[in-house]
This record gives sequence, C-alpha cells and structure tokens, in this order.
Amino acid sequence: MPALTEQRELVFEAFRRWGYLEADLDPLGLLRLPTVPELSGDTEEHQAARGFYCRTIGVEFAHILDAARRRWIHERMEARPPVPDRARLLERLLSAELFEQFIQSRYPGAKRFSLEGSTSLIPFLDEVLETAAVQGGQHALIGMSHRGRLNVILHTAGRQAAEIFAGFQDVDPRSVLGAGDVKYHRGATGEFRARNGCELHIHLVSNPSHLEFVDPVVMGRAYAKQTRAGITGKQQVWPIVLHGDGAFSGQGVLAETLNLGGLRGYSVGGTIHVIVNNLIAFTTLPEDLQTSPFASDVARRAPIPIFHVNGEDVDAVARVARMAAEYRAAFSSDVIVDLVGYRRHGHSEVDDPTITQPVLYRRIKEHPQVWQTYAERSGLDPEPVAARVRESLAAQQQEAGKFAKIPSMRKLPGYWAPFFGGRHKPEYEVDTPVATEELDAVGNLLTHYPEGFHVHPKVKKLLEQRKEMARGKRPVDYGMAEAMAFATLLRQGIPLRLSGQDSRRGTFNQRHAALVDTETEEQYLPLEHIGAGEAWCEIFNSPLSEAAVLGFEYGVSRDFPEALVLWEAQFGDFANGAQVIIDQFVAAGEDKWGLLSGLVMLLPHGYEGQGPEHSSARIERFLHLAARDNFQICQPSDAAQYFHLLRRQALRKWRKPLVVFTPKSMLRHPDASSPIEAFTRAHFRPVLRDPDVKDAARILLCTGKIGHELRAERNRRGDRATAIMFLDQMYPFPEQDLAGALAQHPNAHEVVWVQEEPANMGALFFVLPRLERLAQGRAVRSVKRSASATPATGSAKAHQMEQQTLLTLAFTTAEH
Ligand SMILES: Cc1ncc(C[n+]2csc(CCOP(=O)(O)OP(=O)(O)O)c2C)c(N)n1
Repeated sequence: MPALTEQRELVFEAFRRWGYLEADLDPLGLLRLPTVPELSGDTEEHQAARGFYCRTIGVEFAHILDAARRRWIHERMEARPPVPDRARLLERLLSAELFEQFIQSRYPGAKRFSLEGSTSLIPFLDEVLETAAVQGGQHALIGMSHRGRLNVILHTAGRQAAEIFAGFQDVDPRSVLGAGDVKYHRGATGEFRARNGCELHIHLVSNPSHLEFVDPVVMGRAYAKQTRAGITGKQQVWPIVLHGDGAFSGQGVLAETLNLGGLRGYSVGGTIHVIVNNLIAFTTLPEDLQTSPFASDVARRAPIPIFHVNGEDVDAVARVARMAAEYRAAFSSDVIVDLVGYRRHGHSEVDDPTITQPVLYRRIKEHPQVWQTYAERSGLDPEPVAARVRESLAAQQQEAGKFAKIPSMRKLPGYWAPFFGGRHKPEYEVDTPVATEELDAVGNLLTHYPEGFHVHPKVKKLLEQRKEMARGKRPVDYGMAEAMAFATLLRQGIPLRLSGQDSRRGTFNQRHAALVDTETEEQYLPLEHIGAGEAWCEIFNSPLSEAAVLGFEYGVSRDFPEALVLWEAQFGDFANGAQVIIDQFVAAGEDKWGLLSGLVMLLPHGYEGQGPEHSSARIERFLHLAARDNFQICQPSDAAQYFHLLRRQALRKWRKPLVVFTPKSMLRHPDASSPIEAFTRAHFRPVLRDPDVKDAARILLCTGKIGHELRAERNRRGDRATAIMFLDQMYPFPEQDLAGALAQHPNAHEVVWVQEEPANMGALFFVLPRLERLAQGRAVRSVKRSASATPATGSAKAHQMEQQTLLTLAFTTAEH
C-alpha cells in the first residue's frame, strides 16, 4: 500500500513541521498562536500525528538541516513516553513550592523572585542532571538570573535551607560595607546525587542584575573546565543556562552567545538553555516584548531543536528534560527548552501585579498550584509529604539563627589556591627578563614551519626580519615582542589563549600567529608547537561580537587561572559593545563576589586621524572604574615594555585583570621598537624616565604615542631643557616611581600632563590631582584637546592641525 504510507508521511511531515503551533503549551491559555491550514484534517493519520505533536509538548526541528538529527527527534516524539516516577516528581514539586511559601510567611516583605507558577523547573533540572550522570557528566555549570534562584540553590545545588534563611536575616552587614552582592545574585557550589549513585558537582555562577550577560561567562567557564578534563571534557562538564522569556527575546548578548555554540574556538559540546517562560516581564506582556509568537524564536536561526512544554504537565516536563539532555549528549549541540508556566506573584513579592494586569491576576489567584494539579492528576496524596517538608523547613530556620555571619555557599576549586587577590604587595613582583640564548631559540621556533609549506612572500620576509630581531640584529617591534612573550611563557609551561576579531593575522597585519599556505590555505601556528609539558596554545579569530566573546574569555580566565587569557578588540573603541561585561564582571567581580580573574584586554588606542571610532579605547572609562586595586590599566610605550608586562601578568600570582592600551601606528615604528638587551635585562617599569635629559627645566608627562611625538618634536626644536616621561602604568597609580622620577629634576619649575584625548577624556581627570600632590609646589598644567562629545575628528587634516597644536602648546611654558 505505497499510497497510504505516502499519505501518512505527508500528514506526519506537516505535524513534525507545524504541530507545535497547535500544541497545548500554556497552563492559563494565554498564548495566541496562528492556525495552520496544513494541519487541518480528521483522518486516522491526523489523529495519530496530533497525539504525538499537539499535546503538552511541541517541538520545532524542521529548521535543522541534518536529517539524522531530525530523525532522532521524530523517532523519540513518536515513541511511547517513558513511565514517570510520579511520587518523586510530586515530592520535588511540593518541596519547591512550600519553600517559596515558607519564605513568604516567615520573611514578609523580602524579595525572593518566587518560582511559583513555574516550579516544574526543579524536577526538570533533576531529570537533566540524572541524564547527564548516565552520560558521564560530573560537573554542571548553571547560569541563571533572579527568578527561582534560591529554589535552585536549595534543590539543585544541594545547599541547606538554613544557609539561605541566614541570608534573609542579613547578619553582620559590616563585613560587606561598600561591596558584596544581594543574595539572589551570589554563586553557589554543591553536589547533586543522581539515582545511579554518581555525584555531580554543581556550580551556580555568580550573576549580575544585567540579564543574560552571564550566558557567555558560563560557556567560557565550561570551556575551561572541559579543557582541564581533557578528551572527555565535553561529556563531563555540562553547561545549563536558565532564562526569563523577556530577557531571552530582548537581550542581544543571548543571540551573540548562541552563535558561539558551534564555533571551534568556543564550542562546549552543547548548552542546555531553558526559558522559564512565565509570559510576562516585570509588568510587560509578550505582545510588547517580542515581534514573533514565542520568546524562543530568536534561537531558530541556529540548527538546534526548540522544545516547548506545558509546565503544568510535569510528566511531559520530565520527558522533555531527558530528551534535551540525550540530544546534547548525542550531537554535542545546544538545545532550547521553553518551559511555559505563569508567575503567581508580582515581579518580586513586594510588587502588586493587580495594578497592571488585574484580570490576569484574578485568574492566577483562582488557578490551583502546580503541585495541586499534579497530585490530582496522578491520584497521589500530597499531605504526608507536605507535612514532612514543612517540618524540615521550620527546623532549618532554627538552624539559620546560629550563623554568626552570612555563610558563603561556594567553595573555590583547588586550582585557585596559589593565587592572590586584594591589594598589591611588593612581594608579588616577579622576574620577567629572558636569557639571550632563550630568545635566540624562540626566534628560531617562531619562524619555523613544516617542509613544503608555502609561506606568502611578504610573511616570509617578515619571518626573516623576526629571526634577526631575536638575534639582536635589528630592533624588536611590538609584533615580535608579543610573539616572544607568548613563546617564552609557553616554554615555561604557561598555557595561552587569545581571541578577538581577526586576531590570528592581527587587525594591523602585525601578528601573523597563523601562517597560511599560499597553495592550500592550510594554517600553521608555530606557537601551538612549542609549549612545555601541558602548556597548550589557542589563538582564534572570534565572531564579530564584543559582549559574548569578552564574557566567554572572562569565563575561561575564571577557570584557568594558570593560563594567560587575552581578548583583543579590533579597535579599542569597540570594547564599549562589551561594557556590561567590563563593568559587572571584569571591574567588579572581586568586590562583589570575591572572584579573581587574570584576563588581559588588548585595546588598540591612539589618535592617528582615523575618525571618531578608530581612535580611543576610552582610557577615562577604565580609570573611572578603578578602585581597591581591582585591575591594572597600562599603556606600554615600547615593545620591551609590552613584553615584560605580558610576562609579569602571567608569572605573578597576583591575579587581576589587565587592560592594555595597545598601539597602532607605533607597531612597527623604530621609536617604539626596543633593543634585544631590553628583553634580557629590564622589567616592566610603570614610569619611564627620560634617558636623554638631566636636570630639566620642565617635565612633560604623558602616556602612549604622544610621548614619542613629543620626543620627535623636541629633537626638531633642539630643546635640551625639557624632560619627557611616560606613565606606562596608570593604575594602580605608581606614586613612588613617579615621585622618584620627578625628584631627578629638582629645578624643573613645571610639570605638564600632555594627552591626545579631549579634556573630558583620557587620563587627565585621574592623573592631575595625583600629580598635584607629588609636584611639591611646582606648577602643574595640562595640554589636551578641547572638551568634546566625540573622541576624535573625522578629518585627517583637522587631526594633523590639532596634533601640531598640542605639540606646540606642550613646548610653550606657562610664562609665555
Ligand atoms: C539588562 C537588563 N535590563 C533591565 C533589567 C531590569 N529587569 C529586571 S527583571 C526584568 C524583567 C525580566 O523578565 P523576564 O526575563 O521575562 O524574567 P522574569 O522576571 O519574568 O522571570 C527587568 C526588565 C535587568 N535586570 N537587566
């Protein structure tokens, strides 16, 4: 009967494609979905297909191009569902809901961002972890925002309720004056014991208020942990990210993060994304939140399945959890689960939702709780379990009173033990010079490629020059200084990872970390072949994203403190696309959560007449964020300084993010190149004194490219009375070094801060008051562009005129 089979296939194909639009996905019947003509019909085939695709699970998978993956899904959807452990599911639901109600009654007026209405999230996570355990999972990294976080800490991360209650009692506020974070943002670690006896280590990642920005951080952390775990890393470490529906559809960083999922430098073997979809965001309804019917629609661009499930059918929720986890294990792919529920209270519990959604909330008030519906449907008596749960919560509250301060619910992994945070101490300094023979050896290694590899003639020439640089036959430029820093660190056993847009070649054609065969386009990275011991090296061209990629690299740095992890902006100006990661994680992570990072941000900076968006990495913004030694802000003025700065960052145990303003026009400039001796002897110096002028009448202090221009101008003028110094480290401010440098010129009557940036930008606001303190009565002046709303002019000629004016003013004394 081929015709009948064909007919059946046609009907089934229609339901596989569109069935989710007619599924019963929403406990309150609020979702408005289009009707699908392709699904109309009442034949036996229609009834059968409807049974598979239009009950409480809907799945979107027709957009997945790989037929084997589509078949995998439809075979499971069209199979008999597994028998659920209903007693266990009811117990978990009850425990989750009664926990929320307990807090409501015992800590009235406190915000907890209740999960009620979507509590089937807890059994959902159980099932994902159970499946992960069967598949060899040992760690789960969970990222999530406020909604239901306390519940997840208790039920999934396995912390004690007493620890959470202690947070509500806010004991010992003095210990966190000016720092710390609210309880529904803090991280937690714990164990989840699966039915097969395995324990999964759970790590709930610390999270800022800024919704969705934790997503790439979770991925980066998972990537680092997977790298640690070796060949089976992706099986062992499972990333799971929970989202609100409003944030999922609205926040761009989510889309950027999904795009990382299948990329070789960023793949974590699949993340399980769960939208805890309560069909509201604060006071705003879906019709004002997203253009398309489902919050999940933004994910359809990726070749990954999207499961929708009615959060009130807890059996279906458990089934979807298993399918999602098994799919991740089978295909190393992301999976989206849209868990549709509702929100029983206001956005937080101090918020009255009847002001904005009076009708909806009347309906929600009358709607039974998830556990009630489930108990009724499954014919189980909830009372004995409920009594037990209430009793245990009351006992835990008693315990909470015994804490003298709010307990930390997380333990740092052992690999953090050798590293320090806090204020800088001189004993953290390290040796960074490298012996001549070693530089010669790395020069050979860095310029070596396999027999028969066809190198581009221009690159070949560059490699020959680099070999000469390493041998001291020509000055070393920035590109080679960086390569030598990377190579020497790798040979000392330090792993290395660099990612950024076009970073393999380098935006300015300066890096050439990957050699490209001119016949085959095959790539060869010399640095990948020189690490000692376990030291791996990864250099990737990132996708065209700042927020997600910087978040990812921050995440890698959090779980690989021994590695030098660098992110590079194409131009420093573009880093503001990642401002939330900079503000909320890089700058504040230690103060808020006590979490350290040694991440390096390379930000090309300098005024060369390339316009408003190719000039400034916004030095001022980083300096505004600087306090309590939270990070280091540097602008190395020559190649050797860059070399020592990178090596210092990797070798010392003081783990602080490092912001480096890197050059553009100075990359190959002889004035900023360094002799080989500067690599074998010196250290990174926060302040560069002037070697050419003794006992100056005036001192010009500056940072970056302008200093070289000032020195050239001084030569042109034949000026022998002006000393020019570079401030290569702006933060932590090198007060003693600078005081020492100024003291070398006791007769200088004025100190002038010279910067390329406009008066309202650059380091001016930061340096001037500090300089005044150190100047010991000398006049302190500044030379800068006029205050401006934009960092730089769009005209190259105007730039030249401005630049010349700066130089002229810098050599004009105050008396004139
Ligand atoms: C980037 C960002 N913008 C705005 C907010 C303020 N805010 C906090 S919660 C919230 C609503 C979130 O809605 P949804 O994502 O649906 O999650 P729900 O609270 O409903 O679980 C908003 C707008 C924020 N925290 N982060």
